[in-house]
Amino acid sequence: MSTTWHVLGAGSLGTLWATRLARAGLPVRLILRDPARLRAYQAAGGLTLVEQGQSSLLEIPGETSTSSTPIQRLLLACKAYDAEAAVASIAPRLAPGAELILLQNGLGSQDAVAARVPQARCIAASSTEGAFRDGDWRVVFAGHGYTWLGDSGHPTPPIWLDELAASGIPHEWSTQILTRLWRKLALNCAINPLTVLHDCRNGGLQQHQCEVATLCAELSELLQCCGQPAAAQNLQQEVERVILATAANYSSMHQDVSNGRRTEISYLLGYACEAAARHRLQLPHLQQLQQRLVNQLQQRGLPSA
Ligand code: NAD
Ligand code: KPL
Repeated sequence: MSTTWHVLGAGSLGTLWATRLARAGLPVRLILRDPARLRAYQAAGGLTLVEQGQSSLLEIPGETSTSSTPIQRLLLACKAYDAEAAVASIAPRLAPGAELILLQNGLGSQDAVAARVPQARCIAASSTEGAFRDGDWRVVFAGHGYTWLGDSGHPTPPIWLDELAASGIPHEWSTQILTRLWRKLALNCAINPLTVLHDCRNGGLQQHQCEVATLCAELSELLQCCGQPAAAQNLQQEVERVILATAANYSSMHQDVSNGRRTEISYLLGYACEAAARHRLQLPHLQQLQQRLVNQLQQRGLPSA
């Protein structure tokens, strides 16, 4: 009998993973915020995955964090700012040797979660897949991509990677997951805040090449200083490549801001600026960028941390 995949968070990525695992015949249980959300979910009859215009409904059982069954394997699919509290809510249910897969973008939440549950193995993930919700309990698979998984403390891959393969979840085990997370953080810091400040699609940053280049130089300096030279390699070229490849898209941060949602700023630019301060590194443009973004968020009445 396969180990149950508990999935905490029925948002975009949580639904994308839960539905593909369930479609492959694997046991999945969805952990919802509270009894009211659980009742609403049960009334909907399951999660719907929309892929290439085709909808499929997966009747995945739901529960709340207070359910009594032990958790052996947990996919944590909430936003970075919710991760620590979410894990605290299920911590008493973790079985000995439990494994957590952390899908959060940026850096900082992974350490906070690991400190909350020192008895569990925490595996970090960095994903380029894209999904969005087009209704409650429905997700549209918008961008095919890849997920890198890794555990900086233990290089041994977990036994369940073949279940991801069987579920059609493109992935790779990475012994350098921190480098991947830093690289993605640097990309997001170079692109996302500027798209908010200039109120443009990613492609609009082609009009701000100097600003992007200056940020990439400071981010590269930071990565070197933080012991991540591989993440700094050709950063500017990759940022320019991503700007071109995603020219028609709005960045995730732009989408959050324009929809009045909280951003993950503290785990991206905030984390970068704190790391620079710890290393007594002067990165004036990055710091100015953070201040401008904080001002913009405050003007819109959104949390700036
Ligand atoms: P989302 O907001 O769509 O979903 C998060 C879900 O978690 C929400 O439904 C929320 O209610 C739920 N949640 C929060 N706290 C909870 C708790 N204590 N108990 C139960 N449920 C709880 O977020 P998302 O877009 O799926 O993003 C998740 C993470 O993945 C983020 O860090 C994001 O940056 C990253 N990511 C997302 C995408 C994407 O395409 N959506 C791509 C790559 C990375
Ligand atoms: O990951 C992204 C995002 O929008 O969050 C990209 C497309 C790389 C832009 O930074």
